[in-house]
Amino acid sequence: MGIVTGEKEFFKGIGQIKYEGPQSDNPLAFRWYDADKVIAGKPMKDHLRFACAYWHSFCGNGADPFGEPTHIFPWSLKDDAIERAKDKMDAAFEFITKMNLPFYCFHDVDIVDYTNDINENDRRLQTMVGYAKQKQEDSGVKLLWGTSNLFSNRRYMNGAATNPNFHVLAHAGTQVKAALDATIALGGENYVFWGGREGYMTLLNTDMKREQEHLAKFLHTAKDYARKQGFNGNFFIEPKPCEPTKHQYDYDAATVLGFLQKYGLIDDFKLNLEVNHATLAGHTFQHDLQVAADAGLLGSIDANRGDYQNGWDTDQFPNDITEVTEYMLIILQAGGFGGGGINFDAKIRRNSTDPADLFYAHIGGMDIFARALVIADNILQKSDYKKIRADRYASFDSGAGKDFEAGKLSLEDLRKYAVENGEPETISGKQEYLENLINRYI
Ligand code: XLS
Ligand code: NI
Ligand code: NI
Repeated sequence: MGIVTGEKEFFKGIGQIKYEGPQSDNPLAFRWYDADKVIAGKPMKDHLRFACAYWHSFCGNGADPFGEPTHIFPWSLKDDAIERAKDKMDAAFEFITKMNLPFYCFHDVDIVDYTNDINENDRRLQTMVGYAKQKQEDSGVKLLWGTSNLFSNRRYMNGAATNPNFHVLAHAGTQVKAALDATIALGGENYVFWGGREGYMTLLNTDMKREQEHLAKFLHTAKDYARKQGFNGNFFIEPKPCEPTKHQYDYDAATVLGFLQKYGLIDDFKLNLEVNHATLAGHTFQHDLQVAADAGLLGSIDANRGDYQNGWDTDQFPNDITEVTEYMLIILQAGGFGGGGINFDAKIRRNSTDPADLFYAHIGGMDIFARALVIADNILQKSDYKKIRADRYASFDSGAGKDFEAGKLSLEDLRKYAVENGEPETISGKQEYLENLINRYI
């Protein structure tokens, strides 16, 4: 895969980012991400399946509730929407190919600005799909997932699929149809639903049961349309507990699993989990990963991190090797992602204003996951980590414990066993030992 630029080079002075190894002191090189290096039976790039998020990297302008944009992108200056969108896509593919990222992800409105005229929006998106197709062919970069933004436009202030006004729901369906068509035309491997404003601010004005039924119906309708168009990929739901609404319906992995089960969506939908969303839900990301993995529905992840002191979705790039190693332990043991990969749903800080900052951020994120992959594989292959966990449950491997698992014991049987065997022995959970083990392999 070579560098693909448009007429103009946007990130001048920065070339192909290459693997130089842990000893390198070049800040624009990988120390750990060696795309073709084989770990646990396959190349790093196939384990990790990194994707660039169009919205944070090429649209997010650094504005916050207190201040104006700080990222004045040279690709956002032209007056004509299509010309502007083409510049942005040129910049995006230049960055993605310089970074050697195999995938990208977008919302409809990241690709081209939308108006309130549906036909004009369709025309714009289709034009840009043609442009993207060529870029994908030239570069070999693929679309990990597409989605539609059903939260920014003011019409969605009371929700999209869960809006009390059917007219708004119809607009949401219109947008999803176009975004699905675009995803399919670009060979997208998955389609994501993050329930932006699907939730409520107060129950005083909300029929929660009816809104959730509408959400399920909406997802069925979208899924049926995509399947009819020949889409074989996965649909992902991305849980988040709050923000923008006070209470989002897709609270966390466990909540979404129950919802999928209840409404008959479990065969078509998997989970796209985001670090900062899990922590906002009061979980570790490891917890949500394990919940999804245990259900066989770990589809993809949005990699980022929150801030230990701030309680919102700060979407910072991942940088904690201990935590990321624990993620990779779970992901590896789950057999990898179900069709997805690692999307950097993360943004550089408002005051990170050098063009190189976007590169440093992605290099750091890719390196930390690559390094964690190597460490986690070592822990699984070389240490007693798996054995310690298995041994904790050894009492269920034979005898009465095994009978219990097989459903053969009654409550009376349990009493008989307890009486006959007296007080159980004290067995350590060995938490510090295991924490040290992770450190040792880092
Ligand atoms: C917002 C979400 C969003 C989704 C895509 O918090 O993470 O970026 O990933 O709509
Ligand atoms: Ni996300
Ligand atoms: Ni998020």
